[in-house]
Amino acid sequence: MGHLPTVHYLLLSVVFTMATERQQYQVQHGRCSYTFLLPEVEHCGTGTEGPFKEGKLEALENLTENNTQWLQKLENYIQENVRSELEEMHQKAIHSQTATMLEISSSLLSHSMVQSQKLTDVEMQVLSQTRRLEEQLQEYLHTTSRLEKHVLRQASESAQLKEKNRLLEQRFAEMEVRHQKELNALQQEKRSLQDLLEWQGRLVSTLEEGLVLSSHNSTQLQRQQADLTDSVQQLMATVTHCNEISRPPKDDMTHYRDCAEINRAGITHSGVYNLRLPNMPNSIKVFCDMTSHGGGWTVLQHRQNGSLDFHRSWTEYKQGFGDPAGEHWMGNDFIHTLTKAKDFSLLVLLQDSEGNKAHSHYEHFHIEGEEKNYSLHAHRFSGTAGKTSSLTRSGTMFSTKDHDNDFCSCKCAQMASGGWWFEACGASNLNGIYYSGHSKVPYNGIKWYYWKGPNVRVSMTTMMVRPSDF
Ligand SMILES: [Ca+2]
Repeated sequence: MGHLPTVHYLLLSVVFTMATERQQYQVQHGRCSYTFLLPEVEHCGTGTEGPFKEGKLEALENLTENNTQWLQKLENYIQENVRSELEEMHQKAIHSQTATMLEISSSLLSHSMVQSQKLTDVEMQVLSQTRRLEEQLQEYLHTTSRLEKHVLRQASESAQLKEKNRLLEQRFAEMEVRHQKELNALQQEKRSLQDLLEWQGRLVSTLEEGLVLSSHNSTQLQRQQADLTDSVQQLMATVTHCNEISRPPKDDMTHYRDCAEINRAGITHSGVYNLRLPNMPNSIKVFCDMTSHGGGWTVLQHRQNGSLDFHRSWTEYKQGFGDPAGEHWMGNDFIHTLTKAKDFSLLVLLQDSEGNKAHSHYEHFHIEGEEKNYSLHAHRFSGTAGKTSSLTRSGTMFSTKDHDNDFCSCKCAQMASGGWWFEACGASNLNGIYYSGHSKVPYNGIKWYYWKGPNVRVSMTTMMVRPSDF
């Protein structure tokens, strides 16, 4: 449609040329020029106007019509040519645009491939990263599982430790209670010791005063005491001699190992007999009590009148002293050898100054050898001399004035006198000083505390043993 103004312009040019150049017409279109030749018209004179004019007019009309036809043909031609050119231009434009589009498409395609490659790379990286993350996740899960098990085990161990701790605390509390009781007992013993020390202080003062008063007649008393001792020894010798005369021949007796065997042999009267113990070279004289508590008792210790001094050395207590027929100590070596041979029971007989009697019995009794300081072992207590045993606990060692084996920072054997199984210093001492008369018994007197307390005056003591199965 943009070509129509150009066609009109061409028509006007054709008309103008026709007026001036009657014989030929030339049309220029781009690089092409078109020439049209027209038929010539005969001369028409002006003096013959009438019919001549009419003919001329017709000729003009025909000519005009002819020209119009030519113009129409020309227009058609032009339109055809222009159309083909337009179509050609259109095709060219289409081709050009298509090429451009193809080029753009190619460029886009290559760009797309590059982008696709990049996307593929990124995808690979993402996949690789994802795999790594999954592996890490698996490791984390595995580690978490291990940690959970570890935590459970720790919790179980913690519970066990708590239980142990609770038991330990319970034991600790029990120990604390026990220690508190022991502490209270020790404090009580400490108080009684303090009382004792005060009492001893007073006693020392009294003794010092008494010493001055008694110094005048002491010589006379000593002389009388020596006379009495001689008389007693003579009497004892006479009694022993009588016993030996009334006894069967010596050779028949020496094979007995204790008084129970003599009793089983049918000899039922009490007296001094010979025993021969294993591993002891010589026979030894002992007193056999065949009447008390079923008889068959071998006497280890006896006090009856205070005629014998019991405040003696370690060696004397080891070997024994006194006369078996009277006051005596059989000796720690003898007691050990006798009581280690078989199971023995111990019987302690007591009598106070008013004639009251009592006894304490231990089903099992023995003492260890000198290497263990003749430690005491006495169990299963019974009897009438107190509801509690006055003997110290088992394992207590023997002490004398020259051998301090007690559990006291003091020396019990020196304070309480005699040789005994002193603890600190304990509730008994049958080897203390024998007091007579009616005055109060001092701390160093004969003592069996749980019979009648500290003040009872003991006038007779006997310690004797017999096989438990007698
Ligand atoms: Ca001591």
